Amino acid sequence: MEKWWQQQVVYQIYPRSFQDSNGDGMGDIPGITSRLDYLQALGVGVVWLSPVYASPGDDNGYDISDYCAIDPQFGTMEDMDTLLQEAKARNIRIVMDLVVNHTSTSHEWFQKSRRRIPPYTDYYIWQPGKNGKKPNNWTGFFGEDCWVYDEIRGEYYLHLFAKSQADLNYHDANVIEEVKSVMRFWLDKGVSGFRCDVINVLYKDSLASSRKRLILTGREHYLTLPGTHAILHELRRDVLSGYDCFTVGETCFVTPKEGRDLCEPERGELDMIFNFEHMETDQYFVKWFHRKFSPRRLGEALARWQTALTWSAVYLENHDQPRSVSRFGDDGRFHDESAKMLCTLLLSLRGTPYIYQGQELGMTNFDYTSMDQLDDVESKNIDRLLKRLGFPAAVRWRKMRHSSRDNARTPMQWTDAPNAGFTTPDAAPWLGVNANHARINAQAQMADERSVWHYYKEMLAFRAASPVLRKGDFTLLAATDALFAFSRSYAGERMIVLCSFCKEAQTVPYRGEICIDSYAKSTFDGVLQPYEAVILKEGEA
Ligand code: TEU
Repeated sequence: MEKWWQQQVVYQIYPRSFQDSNGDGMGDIPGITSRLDYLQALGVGVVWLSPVYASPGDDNGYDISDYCAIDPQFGTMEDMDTLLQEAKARNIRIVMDLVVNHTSTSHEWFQKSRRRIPPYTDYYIWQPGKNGKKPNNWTGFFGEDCWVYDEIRGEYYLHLFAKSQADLNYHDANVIEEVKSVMRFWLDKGVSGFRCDVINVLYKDSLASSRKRLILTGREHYLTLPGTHAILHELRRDVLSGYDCFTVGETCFVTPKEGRDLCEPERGELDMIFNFEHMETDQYFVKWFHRKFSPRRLGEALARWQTALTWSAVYLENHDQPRSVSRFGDDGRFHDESAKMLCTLLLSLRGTPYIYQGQELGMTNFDYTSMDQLDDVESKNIDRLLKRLGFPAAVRWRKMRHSSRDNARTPMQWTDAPNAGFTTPDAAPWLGVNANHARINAQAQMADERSVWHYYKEMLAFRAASPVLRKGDFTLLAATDALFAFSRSYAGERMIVLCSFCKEAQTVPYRGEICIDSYAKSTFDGVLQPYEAVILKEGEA
């Protein structure tokens, strides 16, 4: 039986960059509510909201100080209730971000824990130093070591992410009970599930120093361990199984086997995961060491995961990744063509597709010219680290342009007005609007039937009506640097999807009746135009 979350397409909203309703330059919840009709017109059935909880905002809301409160900059709990109600009226479900590897150090739990006030004493991972030094040699995700000495407690706390994101201690049985009550709070309010932030690093089995690595020294002590599987299982058993909801885990550094252990249905843990392998095909080790994009490597990675899991989340963008049209397509001459091709690719894969806000317009990477236009804590940390290591400013900046998370975080481009309709024309948006909003904006695209937006809408409707695309098996046909081709089959029906990654026309050995063609052609003669995407019904030459 197909579940509703296997039928729908999810749209990710990064609230601070989506729509400002009060002219303070920061997106907010009433702004989201005001755009529900837009989402309904596009055809999405689920919205994943990046965090809107109370937070100092050091990591843009991924540093939470109260899981059951809305941050005033985003609105009030009443605004949230209105959003849920209005979304429901449009058959749109809302999924929240569950960030429970860490809390902000401003969270009351941390404030009490650092003062050893029960029951919070061991809610975090506290350690005395070792001979006046840090407790171990681990390094974190944001390019710094993972320990901060807290004067009040007289001990160090562990943080795998930013300094103000202290890791919770799942060896204290109270912690998981707190998480359960947070989940119940939101599910009872009517949310339909959770995107679970870095969920495969929750459980740390030891705090021993370990072999020095280029990235994430210490990771064997927390990546996808049995203790984490046990937590996921318990959350499912005690909370999730009582609701009509789903979970998608953000799981970094997992193999297909580990992926299966996290989300195969009979394991009773997550419903699907975001893997990162296809996002790592244009880098060496870490994204800061860019490697020329190879469509072949992308295609092979996608194909590997398509067949590895019974069900998966599929995505090309999110708030941590550069824009796909700039990264995998051509955001200049073939902007529209490649944005549409990536749309076909995403929406023809097996699994639940996720569209990141603005992807449906082919929004591009930022157009900034200097480091002071960036906001992201990770980018700033890495820039500092690279500077310390002696990288010249021009090299560091090139890295930022390629890989900074702010590429995805520029405000949504609604119109060609100053500030792109994201906020009032005279307001100062929290992060600069891309000047290409004059050309790339929702209003213009909705008025143009040949636009990227219309193509997304058409593909969403096509997928919704196609059991083959929703339920069919995946078979790889070709993954080269010019072409990614695969077929989907279901109940005796077969479709062939062809995606060109090439700036020239190419001849391919496939024929058939056209279902969708990004160039709006009616017959397919075996020649794919630059970045063209075609879906054919049955037939190989
Ligand atoms: O991301 C976790 C994560 O793995 C990314 O930070 C990743 O390492 C990096 O972005 C890729 O370069 C999640 C959230 O999506 C991210 O926004 C948060 O900053 C992070 O967790 C901490 O909560």
